[in-house]
Amino acid sequence: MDVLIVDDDAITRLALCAALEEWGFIPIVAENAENALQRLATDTTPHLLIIDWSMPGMSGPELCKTIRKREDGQFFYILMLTGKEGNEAIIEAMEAGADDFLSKPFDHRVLKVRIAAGSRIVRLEQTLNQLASRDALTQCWNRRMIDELFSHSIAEATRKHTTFSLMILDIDHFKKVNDTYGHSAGDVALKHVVYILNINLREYDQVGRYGGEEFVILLPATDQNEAWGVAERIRSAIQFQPTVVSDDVQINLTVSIGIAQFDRHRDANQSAFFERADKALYTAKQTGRNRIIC
Ligand code: GH3
Ligand code: MG
Ligand code: MG
Ligand code: MG
Repeated sequence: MDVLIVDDDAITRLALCAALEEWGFIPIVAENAENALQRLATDTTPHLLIIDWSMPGMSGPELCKTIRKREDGQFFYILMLTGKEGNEAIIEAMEAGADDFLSKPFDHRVLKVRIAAGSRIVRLEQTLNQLASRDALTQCWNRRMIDELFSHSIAEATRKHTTFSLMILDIDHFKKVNDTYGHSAGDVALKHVVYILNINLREYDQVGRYGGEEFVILLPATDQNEAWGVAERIRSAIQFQPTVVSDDVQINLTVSIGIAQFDRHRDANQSAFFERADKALYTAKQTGRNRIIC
């Protein structure tokens, strides 16, 4: 687990780095609050922070307040490690947003157990976050999360005058798969589809399971023609790479895909845009399945 150390004193930084490494953490350092904020703006890995109080520029408590004002839902556990001591300092630090407080000079054993307590909370938060945002069967985003990413994409494309494409993919005659091979073979097939999606999409494309055998895919900075190319790659990969359930059971699947490209002049809101891709999917189903419609 990464730990961000924010301290203007080089000796303290070195001592903390050595101790954290010994305890199995990966230390990251910032010499002041401004550097720490820059780091946290681009690097989403540190969730456990050790922050000094007195630093040139922004102070530790001000840094805590700034971090607590973030609206991106990122979780941070903050330990304030400071030369200050006493109830007034503890109250001020924790009112500013610190989760824990330790005075310098600190006892290494005390810091160790405080960091262990903080990392338990960070891990718990990560587990909760995973449960709240991922689909338990396939590990792609769940409906709640893909809806949230979808509205972010619309807000961003509207603000920046850019575009993106939306794909809705539905497995053809999936009920028959369950009826023929059983529900657990159907589950394997769903995981296989997500595997094919992941290897055919870019890192920044987003996949969510919207319903039983229906997936929503967001393709940032992608127009309709490019989306078509991606969809065709996926459609044919699914058709030609069967789901291997066991040595003697292979399931051949096909999918139908509806595509829409976001147009801020045309799509009045999120549901109007979704509706266009959904209608395209409906047409793909109506006109014979195993096909893509824009
Ligand atoms: P169409 O080509 O028109 O999409 O037909 P379909 O059979 O795929 O569509 P329908 O909506 O009639 O059936 C979807 C099936 O997906 C029914 C349901 O049992 C199955 N299903 C939904 N969720 C799961 C799941 O988590 N696991 C498995 N194995 N099956 C699921
Ligand atoms: Mg200092
Ligand atoms: Mg279906
Ligand atoms: Mg369906």
